[in-house]
Amino acid sequence: MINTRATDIRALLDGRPLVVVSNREPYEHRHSSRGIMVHRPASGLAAALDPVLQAVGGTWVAWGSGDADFEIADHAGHVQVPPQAPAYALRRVRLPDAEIRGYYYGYANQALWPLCHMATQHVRFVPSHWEAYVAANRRFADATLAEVSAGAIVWVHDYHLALCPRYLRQGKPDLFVMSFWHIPWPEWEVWQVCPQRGELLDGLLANDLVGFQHSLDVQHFLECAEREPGAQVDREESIVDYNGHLTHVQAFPISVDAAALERTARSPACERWIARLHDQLALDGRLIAVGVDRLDYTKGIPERLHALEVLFQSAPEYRERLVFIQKTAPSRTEIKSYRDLQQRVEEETVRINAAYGTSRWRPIIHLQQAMPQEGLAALYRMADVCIVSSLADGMNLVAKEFVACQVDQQGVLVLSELAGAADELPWAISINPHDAKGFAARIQRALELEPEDRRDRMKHLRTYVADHDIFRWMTEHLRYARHLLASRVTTHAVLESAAQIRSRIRGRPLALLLDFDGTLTPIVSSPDRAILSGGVRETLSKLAGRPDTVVAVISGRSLEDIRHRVGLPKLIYAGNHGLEIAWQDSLWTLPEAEAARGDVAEVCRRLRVRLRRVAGVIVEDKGLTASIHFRRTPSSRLEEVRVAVLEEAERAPQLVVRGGKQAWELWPNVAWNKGAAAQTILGRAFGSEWAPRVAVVYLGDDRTDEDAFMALPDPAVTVKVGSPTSLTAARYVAADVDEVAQFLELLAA
Ligand code: GDG
Repeated sequence: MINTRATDIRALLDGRPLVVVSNREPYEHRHSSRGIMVHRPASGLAAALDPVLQAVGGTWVAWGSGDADFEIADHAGHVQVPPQAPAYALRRVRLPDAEIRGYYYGYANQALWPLCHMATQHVRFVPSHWEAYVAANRRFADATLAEVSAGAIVWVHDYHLALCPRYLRQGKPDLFVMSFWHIPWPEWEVWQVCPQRGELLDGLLANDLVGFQHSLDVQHFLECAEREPGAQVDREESIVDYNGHLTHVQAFPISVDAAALERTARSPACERWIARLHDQLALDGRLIAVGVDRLDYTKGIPERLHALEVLFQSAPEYRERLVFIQKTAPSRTEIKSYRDLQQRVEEETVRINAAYGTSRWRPIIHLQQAMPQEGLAALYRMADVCIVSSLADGMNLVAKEFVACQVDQQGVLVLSELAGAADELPWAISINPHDAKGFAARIQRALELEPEDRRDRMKHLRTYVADHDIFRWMTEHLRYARHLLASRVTTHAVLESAAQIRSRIRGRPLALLLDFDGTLTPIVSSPDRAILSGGVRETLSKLAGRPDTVVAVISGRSLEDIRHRVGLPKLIYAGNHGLEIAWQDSLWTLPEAEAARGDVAEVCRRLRVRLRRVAGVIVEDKGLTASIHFRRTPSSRLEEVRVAVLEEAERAPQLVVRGGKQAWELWPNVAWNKGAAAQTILGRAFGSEWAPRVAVVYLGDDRTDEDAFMALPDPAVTVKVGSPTSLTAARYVAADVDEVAQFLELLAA
């Protein structure tokens, strides 16, 4: 059968090799009494991605976790998978035991996993765990760099590998890298707890694209990025500009291979499993509820057992009528909290069975043995009710697998409102796992739904999941990646092109236009700390001293501030993004901005009063504009700040509100930007016919500098300070402030 979705994906890749990087491998080789056997780990990620790689081919880089993995692989760790019908290459990464303990069982699963699931009682930050996490991320990156060929799309998965994108970018600066974060991203108040949050965000912000399961995760991530020095967030566009490199942040809710699951559910092997389970578990026509989980404290298994107990108490008619089958896959058993959970689930099962069971009826059946896909599909198909009760969950694939396997359309999904899947599956019966009574009542409701209602709900669910399957997820991801790749402009390294630039500008008057923060001085945590180095000041002074050269600094700071900070009398200064410009002998202000000055002062005054009790708000009146900084404001108060700014600005019709660097900006309502300011300076310095005569060089790092890059016609030399892969209208890039300094020296020489 031709899989049209797979054909679409291949077309989107357009010949680009796809390299997936994840901690967990899709196929593990293990020693057993019957020799080396292939095993498929119980992992949502592996379950989701394997069908895609099978359909489109490529390479998957992952930890070789099986004890026979390297006996099967070639000397470089390669093995073709799936073993029975090879479709893509698996490149196994060998991790030393100590590193596995520190990286996987340590930092990834005792720091990041609980932190992101807001299970702070389980969070442990251990310095050696972090060291191992760094080392393992490097190892994955090195292995990946050895696999990538020209034009590759590298797709890094999940919280185990947050640093990997940075190492990849360092190894191959123009690689296209994207990450998908399978678990939730927490609010700033929780994220703030993490001592390594700066390094982790630095890693993730080396990506071109970061994907999350849910729009709420995107919001939380942007909010956390906003607090990082060097990061500027455009919430409307969902882009983070981190020291000049742009990372797009989007939600792509993951799914399952619905068609393949349906085929499995209809297969004779599945029918045999159904018969066998009925027989072995003595189900005798009873109602069946099912739970399928990796044994993890985020999945709410004890809460589920408790709700069932409440049900057996409040609705005794379900005793002897309802059997609950809990299928679990042991997980992360090296970690104490996981062993404790396993013990708790076993003890609770025994206790409930002893308290309510009879000679003919065992209320809870806990299955722990490994089961193939057909067995799981049998459970899903047999279930009258499937219960997913996560306390927090990125998505939860079990909910979607159940739906895809419900070919008889008789089962009902009971789904936690705290799972990512909840928004997409409103035809489920929704529960809060912390409310045992309500949870029990909802299970009862699910059991008592009229057949027509059940079928109707399941039909809607099945239509949705069939339509929003794993191939659609993949297609949407790749479509986005392709759009980003297409808009990448070819830029040239400014230092490498210096000789060519010099010959281009030679013999003509020179206009050198410069942004300040991030261009002439490094980005610092507080704007007051930005100091111009003596070397750069000297170079600027030398350039400005030439008879045929004009040097201007165009900044978002107030005119007074920028003039004072640079402190060179021969320069032209533009403050407030060019709304005010100071020449040596005169001062110019955009008239509409001047007219709004009183309003800015008045709104600032009112906001200071209104927000005086909100911690961390700084109202900075810059005369023609104002910034209301919220970098240090708790996120629970941000909405209040936003509403106050919008309401107060509304009372002053001459003003508009814009998003800035961790700040709201109040602006006069005029179409003005750094591009217009640059043209005004050039016109005044060289006359209106400046364009063909004057060599223009503009350097900037910020999104506001893009307006100038676009406004300055060819052959102006426009230089973006930041990553060579950022989307920019500039023709050249300088990596950082040091490169800017070197370039200026070359111009001055
Ligand atoms: C992470 C995120 C997100 C479970 N028990 C058995 C078994 N499983 C399989 C299921 C399913 C997978 O494991 C579990 O997927 P989930 O999505 O529920 O959860 P996580 O492993 O926590 O996955 C999650 C996912 O990534 C994908 O992005 O949805 O939110 O936490 O496929 O069928 N498989 C077998 N035996 C079991 O006992 N064979």
